Amino acid sequence: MLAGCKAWPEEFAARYREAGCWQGETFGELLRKRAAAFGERVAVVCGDKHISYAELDNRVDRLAAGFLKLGIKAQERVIVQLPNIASFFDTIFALFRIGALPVFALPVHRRNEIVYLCGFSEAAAYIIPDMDSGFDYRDLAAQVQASVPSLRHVIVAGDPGQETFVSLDDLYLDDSECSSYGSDAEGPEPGDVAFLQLSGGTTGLPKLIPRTHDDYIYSLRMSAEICSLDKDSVYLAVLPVAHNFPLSSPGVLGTLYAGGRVVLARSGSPETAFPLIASEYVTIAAVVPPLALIWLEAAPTRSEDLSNLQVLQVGGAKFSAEAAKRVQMVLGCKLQQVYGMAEGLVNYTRLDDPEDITVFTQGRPMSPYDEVRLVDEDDVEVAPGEVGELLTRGPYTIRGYYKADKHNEKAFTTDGFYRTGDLASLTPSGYLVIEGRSKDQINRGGDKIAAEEVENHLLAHPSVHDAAVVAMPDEYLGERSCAFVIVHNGAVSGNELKMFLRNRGLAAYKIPDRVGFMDSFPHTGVGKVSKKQLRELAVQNQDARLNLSK
Ligand code: OOB
Repeated sequence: MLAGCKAWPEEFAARYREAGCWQGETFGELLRKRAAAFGERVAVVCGDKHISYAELDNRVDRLAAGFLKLGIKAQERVIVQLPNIASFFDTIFALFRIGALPVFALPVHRRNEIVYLCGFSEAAAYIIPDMDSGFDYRDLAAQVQASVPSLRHVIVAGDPGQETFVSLDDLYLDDSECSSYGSDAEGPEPGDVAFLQLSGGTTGLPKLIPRTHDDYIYSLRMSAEICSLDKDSVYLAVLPVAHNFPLSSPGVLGTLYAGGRVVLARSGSPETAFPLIASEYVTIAAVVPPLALIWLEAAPTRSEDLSNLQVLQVGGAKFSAEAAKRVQMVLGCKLQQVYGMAEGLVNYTRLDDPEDITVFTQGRPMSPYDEVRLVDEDDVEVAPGEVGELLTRGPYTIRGYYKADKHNEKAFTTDGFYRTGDLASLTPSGYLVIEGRSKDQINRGGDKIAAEEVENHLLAHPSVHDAAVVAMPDEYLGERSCAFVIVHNGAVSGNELKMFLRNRGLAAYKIPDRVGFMDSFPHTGVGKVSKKQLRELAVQNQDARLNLSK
């Protein structure tokens, strides 16, 4: 096990192996078997590129050899910040094959996030596109490299732009050269960590989630089965593929697991997605609630034939029942609600569930070995039907974050349950209904914001005495963020504070949507800042003490 990671206790590991959850396979082997089984069938579609399973497997071998030649070693961490492009797959499978560990960053992350990830994970390399959505990632990489001298390589998919950066294309060795690098590579074990995912977070600094080959492949197998994926399935990836939902629930990896076809989209807009659904005969797609609303609104006015689409998955944030009711009628496909987390547990409504379940619940755990408990503030189980915090453990839920011993004591119970921070109730048939959240996080249309992280950045401003960030309801995104600030040392405007955060390199989705100024914060009985009262204030922003327009 990678240093800094917590394995499952042997008793549990043995149980999961005996039960057939963990089948002792690595991602490298998985792709090899799929290439043998599905050879010339198309695995990935990206623009006009159609890449077969055999081709993907070969590209991965050649790139793996190139990574080894560059000096990237097993267990070393590599930050992967790629959009939905074909080289994402070459890159991650090549890293899997040599046992190096991708650390998944999202395309929206900026200097603040990437510098932290590189430093904290002691990354050997950072892999980026040249440009995407009008943003030059090479400028970002130059800043990152200046702050993290231990970063050995910046690898660019596309034009590297400067001499010190490596072109990803140049790393694919010829077949003949491959064997000399491939042969001395010691492949990873199935129980080894395969990669690190970023947690949505509740703390000042983001946490990293170590997932093993065994546990993640199990989650792919179960997800693919529940979603009835097979070699004829066509999955449309519109959400950024590095996120756990489109990556594995069943996502792009679950589709490859089943021998299906992955279609990559650079945007989720109906203008991009609908023509792809029609021309590529897409059978399943995954979206976050705000995007589902856009699709529902656009569908009646568009002419594309969406009739191949069988399943629309919606997850990442709570989907309103009102919108959920319209999916089948407007888009002509089944709705599947997905409630999951990068830490592990994923719940699905099943494809043959009646409408009252698919509309009103967020699904049930995918594995019979998932354990879920709903508890009150004293960790005592609540009565059936009551709301409690959801705790979970199971064959694909981590037992601890990477290098975070102290935080792990709070985030996990002593018997290994992960405290999700989500408030839920259980229906008599075992389906979860998400009722709210006890964690200090804002869910902005699926993008998770740790309040404390933004508060810390605000506190770095010389005029800010104190800061508290809370969610405010939003019709479209579900929630937006509102920062309350107490100022000293002279005046500062909301816009100046937002600019300050942007200049600190914070990702755009973390910049508060609104800033409110106060003379003091309301407190709870024990003297803590009352976020509950602040949330209420954010709703009634006409409150006299608050000046949201300042
Ligand atoms: C997914 O993963 P993360 O790690 O970005 O966020 C997890 C959190 C959950 O703890 C919950 O607070 C929220 O996102 N969430 C939902 C939800 N799905 C996720 N809240 C209400 N309803 C839902 N359907 O977001 C994720 C990972 C795998 C599959 C699906 C989503």
